[in-house]
Amino acid sequence: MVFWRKKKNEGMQDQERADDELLHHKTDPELSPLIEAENDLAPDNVMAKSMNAIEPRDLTDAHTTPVPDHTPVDDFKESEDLKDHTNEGGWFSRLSKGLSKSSNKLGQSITDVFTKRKLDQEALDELEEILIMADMGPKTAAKIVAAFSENRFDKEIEESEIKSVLASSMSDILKPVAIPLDINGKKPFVMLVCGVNGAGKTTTIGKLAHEYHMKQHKKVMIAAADTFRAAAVDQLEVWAKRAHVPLIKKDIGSDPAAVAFEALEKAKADDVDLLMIDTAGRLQNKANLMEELAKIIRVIKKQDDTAPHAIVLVLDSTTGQNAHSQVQNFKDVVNLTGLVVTKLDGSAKGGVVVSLAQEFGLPIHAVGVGEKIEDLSPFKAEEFAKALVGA
Ligand SMILES: Nc1nc2c(ncn2[C@@H]2O[C@H](COP(=O)(O)OP(=O)(O)OP(=O)(O)O)[C@@H](O)[C@H]2O)c(=O)[nH]1
Ligand SMILES: [Mg+2]
Repeated sequence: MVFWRKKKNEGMQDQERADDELLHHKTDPELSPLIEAENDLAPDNVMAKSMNAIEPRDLTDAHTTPVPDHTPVDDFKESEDLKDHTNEGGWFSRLSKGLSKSSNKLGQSITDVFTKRKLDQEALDELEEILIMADMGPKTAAKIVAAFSENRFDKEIEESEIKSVLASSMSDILKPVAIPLDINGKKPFVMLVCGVNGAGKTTTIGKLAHEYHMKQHKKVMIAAADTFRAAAVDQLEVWAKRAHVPLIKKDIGSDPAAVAFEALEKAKADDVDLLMIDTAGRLQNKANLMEELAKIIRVIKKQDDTAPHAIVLVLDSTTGQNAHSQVQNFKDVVNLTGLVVTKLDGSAKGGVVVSLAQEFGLPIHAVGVGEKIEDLSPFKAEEFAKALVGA
C-alpha cells in the first residue's frame, strides 16, 4: 500500500531539499517518488524522554514501513530487473573488471621493473615501493617482499611468476580474514552498521537485506537510526522497499538510540531473524558521532546484553590508506566485529584491503562492487588476490 507524503509547510520542504543535497552523493540515483510510511502506532512521544527512562514496553511512536504485498514471482522478476546484466560473467570476472584500475597500476609497474631481470636487492626494493604505491602500506609490503625473495634471490624471474607468487602471498594474508557473516545462533541477530559519511552503509544494508530476505528467505528488519536528515531515512526506505523488508523509523531529530531500542522490541515481537541498524556517518564532529554509537549500543544492551551481535564497519576502498585511521577511530569506541569494503569497482586503491587484513585482522565479510542490489559478494581471499595483481 502506498501513502503519499502529506503536504509539509514550506520551511520543512526547504530543509528537506537542503538535506537532500547534503546526503546525495553525485552518483546517487533519484529517490522519488517519496513514499510516506504508514504510521500505525499511537503518536505518544515517549522517546523524547531521557534514554535512562526507557523500559521495555509496547511500541509507541515508531513508524513501520509496511512491506508491500508481493509474491515470490514478483520478487524474482524484480530481482532480475535490478540485476546489472551488462556486467555478467561470474563473480571473479566482475571483481577483476572492477579492480582493473588497481591491477593495471600494479601490473604495469611490475612489468616496468622486472622484465628479464635478476631479483637483486635493488629489484626487491623497487617491488616494495610498488606495493606501497598500490596502497598495501609499508609493513604489509615488507612482509610480502620478504616472503617473495625466499629461494628466489639472484635468480631471473618471469613476470607471470612474480604475479602468481605475489597473489599467493597476498592470499595467505587475506585467508584468515575472509569470514562470512554468520547470522545464525541468535534471534534476532542484531547488526549495527557504522562508518563515515558516504562509505556505503545504507547501500550495503539494502544489499544485505536483499541477500538475506529475498535469497535466503530470512525474516529481516531494518532500523533507521540516522535520524539527523530526512533524506537519509528516505534513502533507507527506498532500499527497504526494494528488498521487501520492513523499516522502523521515527521522526527526524528523534533519538537514534530510541529507534534502535524500539526496533529491537519490534524485531523480537515479530520473530525477526536479522535486524540491521543504519547509523549516521556525519555529525557535527567525530566525538558526537562516536558518542552516539556508544549510546545506541548501551541502549540495545538494556534489552539483550549479548547484542549487538555484529558491529560492522563499512569502508570506502577509494579512500585508500585513510581507511586505516577510520578503523582505528571506530575501534577505539566500539567493539568492531567485521568489515565490509565498498566501491571496489573502479577503485585504484584495492590494495588497502590487504593492508587492513594485515594490520587489524578483522573479518572482512563482504565487498561491494557496484551500486546495484546484487553488487555485494562474500569476500574470497584467493580470488581477490588474483584479481588485484591481475594474475
Ligand atoms: N560504485 C559503487 N558505489 C557504491 C558502492 N556502495 C555504495 N556506493 C555509492 O556510494 C554512495 C554513498 O553510499 P551510501 O550507502 O549512501 O553511503 P552511507 O555510508 O550510507 O552515507 P551517509 O548516510 O551519508 O553516511 C552512493 O552513491 C552509493 O550508490 C559500491 O560498492 N560501488
Ligand atoms: Mg546512509
